[in-house]
Amino acid sequence: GLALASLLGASQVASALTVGFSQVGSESGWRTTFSESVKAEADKRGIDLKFSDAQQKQENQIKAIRSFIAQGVDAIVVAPVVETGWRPVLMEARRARIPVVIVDRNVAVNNDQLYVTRIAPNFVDEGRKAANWLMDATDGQCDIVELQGTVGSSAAIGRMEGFNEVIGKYEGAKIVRSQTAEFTRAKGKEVMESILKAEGGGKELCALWTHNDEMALGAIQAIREAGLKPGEDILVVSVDAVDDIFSALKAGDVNASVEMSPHLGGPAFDVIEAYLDGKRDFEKWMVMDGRIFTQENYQDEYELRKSQ
Ligand code: GYE
Repeated sequence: GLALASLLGASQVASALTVGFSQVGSESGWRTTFSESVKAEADKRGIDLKFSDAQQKQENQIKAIRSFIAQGVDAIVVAPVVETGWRPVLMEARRARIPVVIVDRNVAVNNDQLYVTRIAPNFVDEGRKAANWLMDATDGQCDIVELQGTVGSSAAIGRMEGFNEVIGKYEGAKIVRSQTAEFTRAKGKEVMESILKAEGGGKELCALWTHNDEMALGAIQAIREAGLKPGEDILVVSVDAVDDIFSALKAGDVNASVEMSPHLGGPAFDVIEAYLDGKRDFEKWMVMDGRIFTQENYQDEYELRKSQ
């Protein structure tokens, strides 16, 4: 307020940005690291962060964004649950002249004026990387179980597309079961249990492909409880490269994970600060890259993370 402005002096007040952040939820280790990282980055920059956890429901996100608009925040960051249904609320933000930055999953809107930029990896490419690794490891001969992420999320849609594109080139490779486990560990275990039963115990299966690490970590428990060795009897390939997956790589329970950095707060705040400074020529998609960690190359990163 004004009283504060005269106490602090104009420049300090000008730098005290208020940013609303609508986060998907806390369904995975990747997600909670992402939330913590955004909060830490906001603290570091003296940004007043209004954090809202949507508990995986788009309607909660829309409510949160409307409330950010009503509060007159300087900018809004959205990590959308699903792709569709964003146009009305993004129009409202635009009418209020509040810049919106999309991070992580995508929004399907045909007007790219509705947001400043999107900071995210290429999910299709992540799926391709996972599939290329698996096709190499199995010479293209593999009966695969797929655990999908949240239905309608661009992360699940893209990863599925890229993976299927690659295995489609191999006659001996096919998805024998595919079901959503909603990106969570509990569902990953539960769904894998029922799949193993339906598959007569799972001895004929070659690999498990999961759209995130959290589901893989649940599913490997189910595999073990079914009397099989995850990582050997059933190969496991996944996405995220969260800290917990490194222990699983070390134990040999998981074979590969495609990396996706959870540190999206820094780049999002950089964009917001530049935008509020007058910059307008942003790329519409700032693409993040990631490595693939396997039992051959995980060691250095494992040590690095342990030391942090
Ligand atoms: O892989 C998963 C999370 O949208 C890319 O969501 C993100 C995914 C991530 O819950 O762990």
